Amino acid sequence: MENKQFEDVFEAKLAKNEMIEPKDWMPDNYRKHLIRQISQHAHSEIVGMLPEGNWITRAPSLRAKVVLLAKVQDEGGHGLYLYTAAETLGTGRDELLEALHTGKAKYSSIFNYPTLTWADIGAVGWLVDGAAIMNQVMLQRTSYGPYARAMVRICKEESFHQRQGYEIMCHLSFGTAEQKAMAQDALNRWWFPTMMMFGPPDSESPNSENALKWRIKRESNDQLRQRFVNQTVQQVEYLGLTVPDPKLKWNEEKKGYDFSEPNWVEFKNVISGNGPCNKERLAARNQAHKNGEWVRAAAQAFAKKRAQKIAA
Ligand code: FAQ
Repeated sequence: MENKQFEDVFEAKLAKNEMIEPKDWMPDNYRKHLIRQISQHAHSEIVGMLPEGNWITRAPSLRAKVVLLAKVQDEGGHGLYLYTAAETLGTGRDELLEALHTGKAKYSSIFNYPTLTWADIGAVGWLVDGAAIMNQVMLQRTSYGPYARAMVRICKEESFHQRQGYEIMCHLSFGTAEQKAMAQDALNRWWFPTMMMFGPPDSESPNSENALKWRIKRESNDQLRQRFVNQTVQQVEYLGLTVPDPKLKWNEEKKGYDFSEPNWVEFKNVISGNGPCNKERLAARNQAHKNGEWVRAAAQAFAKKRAQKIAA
């Protein structure tokens, strides 16, 4: 077939809402776009283990510890599914990790903020996982098969994570005055960084046009951010807390809230490597990778020996 014919088959599949699979022909830019997004997503999952992981030893009860441990392990699993999905596009795991460890690759801005108190663990589960789900539900129907299928399980697990976080916020908000103040303080610090997770405004999002055209994204950054605010305000009200945005106001005409934009200068600064914890996160990732070297070497040696045994 000529290139044009391959392109027609690709376009026809997208038009019919069919998935593109690893062995199908796809435009180079589609492949590059997916490798970029899926690998950034994978990096976010494993870097996202760090701010919560640092609270496992300080969880206030055995139950809280077990639940948090399970959540952090889930995030590691999400990273694995996503790296595997990226590998089906012809890129190696070593190459992707190298880009993360040298600071070339992006990961979600949100994980460059510190988790200062136990309430932050509640806020991360509730708001950060809540925003992640808002974005990822549409990705279960993204056009690339392995990515879409990975997202099904990820979304189920993220729902549990969101509930884990909201449960912590409920305990604190309905607890003592001091606990409620901790919950409010965490909400104050995580609200705007969470809004940044959806990416820059549509008018400044260079990747959105292709992402929407190729059905990689099904909704825009601003649409998802708006839906997140609409849904979350009611949850804040139930807790008896206050959204730290004086401009937040119900707009009957659009049937949604008006709200302040996050500080986009701060966002650009964080994604350029200069957020509060960027250096700490990269150092921790590099150290973890180094510590795991013997495990990778042992696994490879075992696989080699097994292959030799089968061949013999
Ligand atoms: N942080 O043109 P757009 C989670 C970059 S998972 C850092 O709008 P796009 C689970 C963007 O890459 C959270 N960089 O880009 C969990 C691009 O740079 P590039 C991660 C950002 O791709 C919870 C440039 O700005 N979720 O939380 C961010 O169309 C708790 C221009 O932006 C996903 O990755 C940001 N927030 O839209 C784990 C979901 N926003 O590459 C542990 C999949 C934008 O051109 C604990 N990804 N940038 O150099 C997506 O849906 C999209 O990639 C967006 C960005 C929405 C993140």
